[in-house]
Amino acid sequence: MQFKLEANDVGSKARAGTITTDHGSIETPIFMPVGTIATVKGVHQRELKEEINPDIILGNTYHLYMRPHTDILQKAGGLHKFMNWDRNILTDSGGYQVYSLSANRKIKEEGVKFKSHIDGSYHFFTPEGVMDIQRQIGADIIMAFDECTPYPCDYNYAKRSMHMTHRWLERCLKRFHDTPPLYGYEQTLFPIVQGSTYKDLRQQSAEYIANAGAPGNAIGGLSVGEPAEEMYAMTEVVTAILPEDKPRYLMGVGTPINILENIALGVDMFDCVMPTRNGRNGMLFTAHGTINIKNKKWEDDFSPLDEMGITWVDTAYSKAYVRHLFSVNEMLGRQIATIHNLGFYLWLVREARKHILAGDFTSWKNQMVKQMDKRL
Ligand code: PRF
Repeated sequence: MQFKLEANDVGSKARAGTITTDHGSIETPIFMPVGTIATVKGVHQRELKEEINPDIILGNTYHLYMRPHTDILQKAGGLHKFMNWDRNILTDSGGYQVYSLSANRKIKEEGVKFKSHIDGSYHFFTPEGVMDIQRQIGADIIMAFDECTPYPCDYNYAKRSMHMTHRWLERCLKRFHDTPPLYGYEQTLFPIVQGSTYKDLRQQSAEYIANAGAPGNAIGGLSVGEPAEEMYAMTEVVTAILPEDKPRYLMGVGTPINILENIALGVDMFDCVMPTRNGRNGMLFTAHGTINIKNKKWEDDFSPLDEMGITWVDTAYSKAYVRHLFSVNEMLGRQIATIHNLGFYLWLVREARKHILAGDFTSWKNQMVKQMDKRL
């Protein structure tokens, strides 16, 4: 994997760059649509490619390990072939889903024992095991096994947990270097900074992760319930330490405003379930604020779903029509909302990139933040 830094914004720490892997190039800043379980829910791969057009999507080790399980993915020749997606994929390690989804989890130095959220069966994830699973899934970028601490988190717990995440990284790196990729293309391992909302721990963790010398680095443990200002403060501490010449990925963030503010702090990559999950609940993100399309006020509004939207659904369908689909619980409504929202998120990061390259990112960002902070 290579990363070429193309521009630094003058008024902020925003950057524009290009990541290149064996599955093509990724222009940054980038938003990665979440395709948890070998599908971006409700969206055909053809629509994803032709309408939304992301260079990379995300999958989840935890879900793919549960179903269809790694033996099937290996027989298929990896996740790209299985789901017919020939561009980049990043998989999260399960270091977050285990904590957020499964009941009865026990975290020990050796690894995490947890109960499946599907059938109640018991499983054990270790740093080594999670590397093996991600080799079998075959994503281009894979993530180290970490513990994402909750918010709020006691200082001593956060400190102990951060050190364990660092020790787990060493085990991930060893296993990663001891095992080859299975499908003939390169895979790259990103380590993850933790440290909860404590500045000194975030500094320590960022230094440790920077020292690992990986081709890219991630920031975890944020957007877990803390106020946005605290998230931004932690991002700022960490991006000041992580190397300039490597991409930085902020995991699980966030709202359109969160994304722009974190781009301004030097983050290059994002993923979040918001455009897909909230879309399925009728929440539409636009450049002028968020819309609850289920609201009665749209009942007879025959204007396009989003005049400025980049996907065909934005002008093909009216607000009244999509509102009707939601009110009768038709799946097409959820599909339209998902395509619209992903189109909007990808438009937003592409615009951000354009403005970084043009040198007027900060004024554009401030205007957009003001504009988007509304309920329509
Ligand atoms: N760790 C991992 N995945 C994640 C997170 C984390 O801390 C987060 C936190 N926002 C989202 N996804 N492995």
